[in-house]
Amino acid sequence: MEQRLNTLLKDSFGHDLNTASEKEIYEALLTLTKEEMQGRPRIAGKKKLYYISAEFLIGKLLSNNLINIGLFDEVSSVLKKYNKDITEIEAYEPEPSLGNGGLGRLAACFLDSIASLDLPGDGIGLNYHYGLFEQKFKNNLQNEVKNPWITEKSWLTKDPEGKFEVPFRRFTVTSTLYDIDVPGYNREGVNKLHLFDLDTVDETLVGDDTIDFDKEEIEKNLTLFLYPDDSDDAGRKLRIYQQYFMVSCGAQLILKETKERGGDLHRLNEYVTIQINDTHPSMVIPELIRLIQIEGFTMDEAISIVRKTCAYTNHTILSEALEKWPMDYMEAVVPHLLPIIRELDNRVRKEVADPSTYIIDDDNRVHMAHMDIHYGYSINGVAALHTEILKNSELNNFYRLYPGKFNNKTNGITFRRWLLHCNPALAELITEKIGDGFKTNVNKLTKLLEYKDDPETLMRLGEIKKKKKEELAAFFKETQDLTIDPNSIFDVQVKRLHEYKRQQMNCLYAIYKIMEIKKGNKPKTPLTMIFGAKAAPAYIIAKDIIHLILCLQEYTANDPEIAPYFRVVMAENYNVTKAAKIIPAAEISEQISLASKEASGTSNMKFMLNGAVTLGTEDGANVEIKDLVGDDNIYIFGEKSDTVIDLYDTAGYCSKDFYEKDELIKKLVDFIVGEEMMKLGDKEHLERLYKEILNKDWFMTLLDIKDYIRVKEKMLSDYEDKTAWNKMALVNIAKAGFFSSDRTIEQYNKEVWHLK
Ligand code: 26Q
Repeated sequence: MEQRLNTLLKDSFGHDLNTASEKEIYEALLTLTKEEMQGRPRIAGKKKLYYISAEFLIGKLLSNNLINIGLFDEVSSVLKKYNKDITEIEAYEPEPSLGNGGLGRLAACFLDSIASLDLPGDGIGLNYHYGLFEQKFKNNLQNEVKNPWITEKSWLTKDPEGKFEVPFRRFTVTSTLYDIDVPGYNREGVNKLHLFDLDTVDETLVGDDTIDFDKEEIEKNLTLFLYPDDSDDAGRKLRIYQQYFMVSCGAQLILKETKERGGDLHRLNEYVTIQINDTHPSMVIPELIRLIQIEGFTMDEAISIVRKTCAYTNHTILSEALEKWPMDYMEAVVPHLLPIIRELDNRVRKEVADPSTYIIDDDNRVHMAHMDIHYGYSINGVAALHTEILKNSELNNFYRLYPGKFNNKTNGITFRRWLLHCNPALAELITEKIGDGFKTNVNKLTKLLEYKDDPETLMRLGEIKKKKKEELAAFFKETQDLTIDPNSIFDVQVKRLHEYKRQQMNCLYAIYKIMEIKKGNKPKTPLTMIFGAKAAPAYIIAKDIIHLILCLQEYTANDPEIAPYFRVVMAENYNVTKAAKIIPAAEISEQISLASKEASGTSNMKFMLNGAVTLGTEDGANVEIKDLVGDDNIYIFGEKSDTVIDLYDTAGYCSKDFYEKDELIKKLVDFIVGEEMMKLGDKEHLERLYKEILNKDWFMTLLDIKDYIRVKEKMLSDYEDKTAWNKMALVNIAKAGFFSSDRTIEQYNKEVWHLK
């Protein structure tokens, strides 16, 4: 190893491990790891999975690839000999920003698990050059700039075979394919992530430090950004271009590979299964039907083949996120798909009496999810509660048609990244206590329960947490010049900014805390509230909430009565890399979405695995966390999903009533436009947010705020008994095994995919 590294450094830079810079060492390790993976066999089997997704939030890969191929320890110790640290070396790797949040990160965890279970399964997605924007704070506001993550040397490998033609109405484009190897943990074989790129993409369309570009120049811009702003028509059309480009390339690749493997297209479903990640890749259904017809099949045959091949995962019940594309948009972009979509719709109309399930609605819009459900063989939700809501309310009309197609696959996370990599000291303590069997069989984590009353183990858990808190405090200081006290309680909410996730409710708690301290009720242990969140560039209220958080950050830092007891901080540009630093340092995991709205959540699982205690509503996978750890090891508050759904059905919630009838609520909301905030912030943003909460509050913040405050206060006072707290942490870690994405993938395989 040492010699190989020295040779690589010599050949590329004329250096060795003594003289090379950290960046040069990074590049040498990248080359070494890539070579090692390229020498490995592809995972094979008769039937192969293709996981198609518009997002793969893979994060930095060096450490994780080294862990999976079994070279991490060796590399670390060689580096140590030269006084180098692998984490500092990895800092030179740019993070690919190929996803927004949960759905994209889930796809990345799944790829890791699929390979680790030795199953043949590749990802198919797009190679966005600037991905999701990089978030920069200025004047307490979010600014967006492009994130050029592709450097000359990277994990991407060009595949000369990946040239496909994709026809659009006005022109035809060609693709270039880049692959990233996906090694399994302790396995010989590798799968691939296929990222299609536009042959004619032109980076010069985007200036420095901006995300603006000419949206009409499709032949140059198609793979520049992930989900560009869809607040205007041009943005929405570009999204259809992206989606069709992805699925057309994907479908062509699938058919080509199947034929090369000797597969018979008549029985495509015996060779291939396609998992459609949300509705973004749904056009793969009509596209496959089109391509199979070109191969000489009839429409009937093509439909019947595709129907047995595609499966769909739903990630949301929010109607604004369920894609419905106007027919005239599709006509303008992909007219050749319309006869097929019309045919699919006509067949539904002949067979089904219920118009609410039609693919094309009365307003001439194509409901992508409807197409997936009628023409896919499986539909799944991503947590038990979410699947029940799909079956019993949101998609009940479909459930009654096809009860057998519906199934649940509760999400999971890869423990390689979210424990072994991000919290090695914790992994080591677990190994010391129960052996390292948990690394390949996560269910063994329950053995830790034997130590739940062991003072030494509990103390060590506390020490590991403390160390992570100190590291995070140093990181905030270094990167954002923010001071936080490692002896304070770390209370964390990190996730995309969305009103249903209710960061604004957490802000109201912060305001409560400020008012209490001003009244003289100082907390026994100081509290640090840590936020991290990007808002979609066109999502006005979400950006207003960020503004409020940043104003609270400034206020709590500068008020001498508050700062020693309470701070609000917000991590800039929250991403996978930051998650791996923040989550292991967290003590309170905020999972406070309005019940019924968060399909699953996956950070809740990452926090639990790292020994944070959940403060949450009975929503998404929180429900399953609660069932596993028991009521004594979680803090639950708020109205339940049945009540919330009922309130929506009856239009029974009025935020102003709560505001007017409760003096405390009124004071908290008024603070948003009070003199303290107005002094620091922008009137327009703060007033808009204030009015939104007062007059709309679509996600019912004021319904739950009092119970939230009550339970959070109880949680903070329970923290004072450190032994009891660490015991809760231990129970959470011990019970986290269920949330391994290996379990999720085993279930997909057994119940949906049926790969070897
Ligand atoms: C759709 C149409 C137009 C514009 C944008 C979109 C769009 C883009 C991204 C819709 C949805 C997304 C991303 C959704 C997402 O991340 N969902 C999360 O998926 C996780 C994995 O299943 C769950 O844990 C989360 O609960 C869910 O919110």
